[in-house]
Formats: sequence, structure tokens, C-alpha cells
Amino acid sequence: MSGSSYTARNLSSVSYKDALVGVVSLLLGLLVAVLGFVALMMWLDARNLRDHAAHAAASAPASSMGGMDMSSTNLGSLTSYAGAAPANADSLAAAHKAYPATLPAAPAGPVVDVHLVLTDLNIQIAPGIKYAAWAWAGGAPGPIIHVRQGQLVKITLTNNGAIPHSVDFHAARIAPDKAFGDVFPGKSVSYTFRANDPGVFMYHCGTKPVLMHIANGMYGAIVVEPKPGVLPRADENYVLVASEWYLDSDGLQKPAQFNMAKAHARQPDWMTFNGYAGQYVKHPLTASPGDLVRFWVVDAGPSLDTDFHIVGTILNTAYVFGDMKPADALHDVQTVTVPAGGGGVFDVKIDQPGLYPFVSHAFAAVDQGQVGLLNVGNVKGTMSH
Ligand SMILES: [Cu+2]
Repeated sequence: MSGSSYTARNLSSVSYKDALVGVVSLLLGLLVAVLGFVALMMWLDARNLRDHAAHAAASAPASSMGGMDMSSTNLGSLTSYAGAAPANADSLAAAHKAYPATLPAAPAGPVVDVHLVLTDLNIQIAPGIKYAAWAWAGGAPGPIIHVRQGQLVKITLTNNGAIPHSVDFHAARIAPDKAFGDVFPGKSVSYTFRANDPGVFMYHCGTKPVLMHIANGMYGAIVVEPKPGVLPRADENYVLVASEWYLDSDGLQKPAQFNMAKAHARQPDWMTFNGYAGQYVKHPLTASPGDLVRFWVVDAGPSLDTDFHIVGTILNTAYVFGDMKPADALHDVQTVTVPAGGGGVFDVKIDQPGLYPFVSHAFAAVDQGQVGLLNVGNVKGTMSH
């Protein structure tokens, strides 16, 4: 018994020491944790500074390219060139060949080959307004790509521009560091992805500074058609790519170039559907009364949302954000936001013949060119809204 009681006392004394050691260890542990936390914060801070420095360095060479204004200071003196127009703007608008908004047919077969070519070229973004773009062989936006859900999409990008570019497909689930890497001038790259997610998606150059590459025209839309029978058949399918333009001059005499200060301030000079201000006012999209008209809308940004609205009617079905599951769709809504870098699909049926403006109802966008007309029933005349 006594042995057992001795053992008990001894045990109790051992426990006391253990407790002391435990408390000291806990305090030491806490101290190490605090010191570790402080060190981590200092490291993150240093890394942040490094990233900023790297970003500034990445942007710096662009400031010497073609006299681009990369300054992001002096925001008080930004000059707007919105609405600049030559005397013959009206006849130029009439002569302009509108970007074909009609959705092209999707190729048959299990694999779709898409060859994209990037290049530097002078384009017009409004009647008589010239712009030195970094864009696609056909201008901006790039070609409308149409595939069916489940098809394998093989992208080949050829860079005929003067500096590195790349192409980022929002429709892909793919490691971006491998697929979306920079392609040097004169080089090509290929990658594939399975178009498993239906909707309408943006594609764009993802080379830094991305803001500049997108704003210069390097964007487009891909429609991934849902499986047959999911959507009601549309009589007309139109694709609209909304975007903003930030100019360093009015573009009347010589091509304007990108202005980074305006882009950072989100103060565009022009806003367009399919790259040219008001082109579907002079060259309206068409439908017959009672048609189901489907708009596949992408907002390429680079920075402003599009508040899609059709004057004189209500959107019968809105596949918001391009979520194509019919159970998720909204019905009978007036205006739906398409976010920068996102999409939306809108079905509308119009019975009364007439001219129906489609706009971004953030109305400064309309004044800057983001407006077109849907002519229902081949009526005469025009309308600006
Ligand atoms: Cu680029």
C-alpha cells in the first residue's frame, strides 16, 4: 500500500513538473508563432512591393511603343474626344460595311479547328475615326466562333504583331499558364479544350498589360451551343460584343492610339457593339414579326459593364451570365447586366413591326456609340435613341 502511495506522490510531483514544462513550452510556442506571423507579414509586404515593381517594369516598355500614353497620373486634364466627326460622317457611316452579327453555323464533326491571327492594323471605330489597333486579321472584334457543346476545340494562334500576344478562352477549363502563354512575333501556338460548358464566352489576349491589349481590340466571342432540344429554336441569332475605346487624339487626321490614363479612369471616348459606333443604326439587324430573336452578348470591356435593353419590348427569356440551364433563366425582364468579361443570352419575340433600338441602358454608353436597331418587319425610316 505504502509503495503504491509513494508512487502516487511521485506521480503527482512528476505531473506538476510536466505541467510547468507544458506551460513554458506553450509560451515558447506562442512566441514562435507570433514571430513567425510577423516574419510572414514582412515577407508578404516585400513580395507585394516586388510585384508592383515587376508590374511597373512590364508596363514600362509599352510607354515607348509608338508614343503610347501610359501615364496614369494627371487625371484632371483628360481630354475627351467623344463624338468627334468629320463633315461627311453620315455618308461614311452609310458606306461602312457593318460587322456581320449573324451567328455563323457551327461546324459538324467531333473537332473544330479555329485559326486565329493577331496583327497590328489601322481600323475605324466610328465614322471617320481611325485607330491604330492591335487586333485580329479582320479587325476588332475577332471572328465569331460557333461550336456545339461537347466538341473538341483546337485553337491555333499565329502572332503577326510586333510584340508578344496570347489568347485566353473563357469557355475553356485548362491550365492558363500552359495554354494562355505569350506567343512571340512570327510564332504560332496550339491547344485544345472540350467545349463542355454551353453559353457565350469572351476570348481575348491575356498578355500584360491586359487592359491595354484588350482595349486595343484583342477580343472576341465564342458561342457554345447547348445540346439539341435544350433551347427553343431561334429564327434569328445575333452576336454582339460590347467594348470601350480610349483615345489619345480624335483620330480624324491620323489614327488615334491607346490612352492608359483614360483607361485607368474608365473614361472611354467611344463605346461600341462589334467594334464600330452605331453601325447597326445605319445597317439595322432584321427580324420578322413574331420571330424568336436570340442575342448572344459578350461584354469585352475592358472595364465597363453593359446593361442590355431593347427599347419598346421586354426580354422574354434572359440566360443571365450565359447560364444556359432553362430552369435558371429569368423571364420578362427589362434590362440585364452583362459584366465586363462575361456574357448573356436574351430571347425576344416582337409582334409589332417597327424599329427597336438595342442599347446599354447605362446611357452615357449610348451617346458614345453603344446603340443599334432591330428592324422588325422591314419598316422604312430610321431612329436614333
Ligand atoms: Cu495582345
